[in-house]
This record gives sequence, structure tokens and C-alpha cells, in this order.
Amino acid sequence: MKLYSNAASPFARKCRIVAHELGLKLEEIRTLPMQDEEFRRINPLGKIPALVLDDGSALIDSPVICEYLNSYGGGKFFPGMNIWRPTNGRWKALGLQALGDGIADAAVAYVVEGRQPSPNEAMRVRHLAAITATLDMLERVNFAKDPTIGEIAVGCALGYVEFRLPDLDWKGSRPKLSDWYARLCEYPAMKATAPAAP
Ligand SMILES: N[C@@H](CCC(=O)N[C@@H](CS)C(=O)NCC(=O)O)C(=O)O
Repeated sequence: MKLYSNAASPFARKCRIVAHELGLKLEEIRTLPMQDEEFRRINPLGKIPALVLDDGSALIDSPVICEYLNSYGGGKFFPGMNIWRPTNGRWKALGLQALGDGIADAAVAYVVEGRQPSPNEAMRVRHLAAITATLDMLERVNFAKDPTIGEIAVGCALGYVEFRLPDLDWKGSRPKLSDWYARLCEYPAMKATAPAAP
């Protein structure tokens, strides 16, 4: 299996963590999607990550890829259904994944906008508001002891914020979240996939 990714992407990192935890070998193909029009032959949306399977078919979007890798490797990152308690099991994990991915989406958009010749500051303020309000919400979350895809997505989003928005002091006013994140960062899969310049 080939994973189109780069070392900075919080979305690709989710896939790399799931693969690492399940002992799955991924051939990583590094790309800068904004400068690689050829890559649209694999993902017409032009976004990483994309996973190309051995039969040549491609999966896109990190939630889909992570769920595929989880099934393929017999993992437990996507808990079972529990229709009676949406704050438990699968729905909690998927809800947390949406929050983590949402922070990552806003943070990537914030960074990309900041690199424009004339950044739209109103848009950047809006992205920042999404990030800080979601961090406030996460301060009130009880995370699972055994990380699910939700904890992985939140961890990758926080890692990206730390890497690309180092001046955002999010830890001081969110002690519970920052302690939990520090513990999560001790996992070998987190250490092996720390973000770096692409
Ligand atoms: N929903 C997608 C988001 C992927 C995404 O936004 N990837 C960024 C890199 S971190 C990208 O490829 N951006 C290129 C572009 O938007 O043209 C996922 O979860 O995989």
C-alpha cells in the first residue's frame, strides 16, 4: 500500500499512526499537493493523504483511510456502535475525530492564508476562533484510556497547532487538555510521526 503524504500533514499523520500501531507497512510517497497537479490523477481533490491499494485503487480522506487500515489490520480504533448513548463508543470516537479534523482544517487554512501575498485577516481571525473555541470544548472532554480514532485525530491536530502556530499559547489556560496531550505524546507511534517540514 502506498500512502501519498507529507511530514507536516496532520491528516496523513493519523493514517501513519494507525498503520504504526497495527504494524502495517506503508510505502510513503511524499508530495506537496499544492505544487503537484499530476497528483490529481490519484485524488482529483488534490489533497493528501491518499492511499493506493495493491490493486491500484485509491482511497481518499483520512477518516476513510484510517477506517480501512483499522479493518485491514484488525484494530480497535473505531469502537462498536452504541445507539443508546451517543457519548460512548463509535459516536464519541467519530465526534471527537470530527473536532480534531476540524481544528486541523482551520489551522491548515490559517497557515495557508498567512502565506498569501495579501492575507485576508478577517478569514484568519475566523479560523483562529474555530481553533480556540474547539480547544475550549476539548478541555471539558474525558478522553478514552485506550486511544480511539478520536483521540488520534485530536492529538494530530494539537501536534499541528504546536508545530505551525507556536505562538498560540493554548496550554496555559487548558491544563487538563495539555496534560492529556503530553501523555499521548509518549506513545511510540506519536513519537515516530512528529510533524516536520514537508
Ligand atoms: N478532509 C481531508 C483533508 C486533507 C487536507 O486538507 N490535506 C491538506 C494537507 S494537510 C492538503 O492536501 N491540501 C492541499 C489543497 O487543499 O490543495 C482529510 O481528512 O484527509
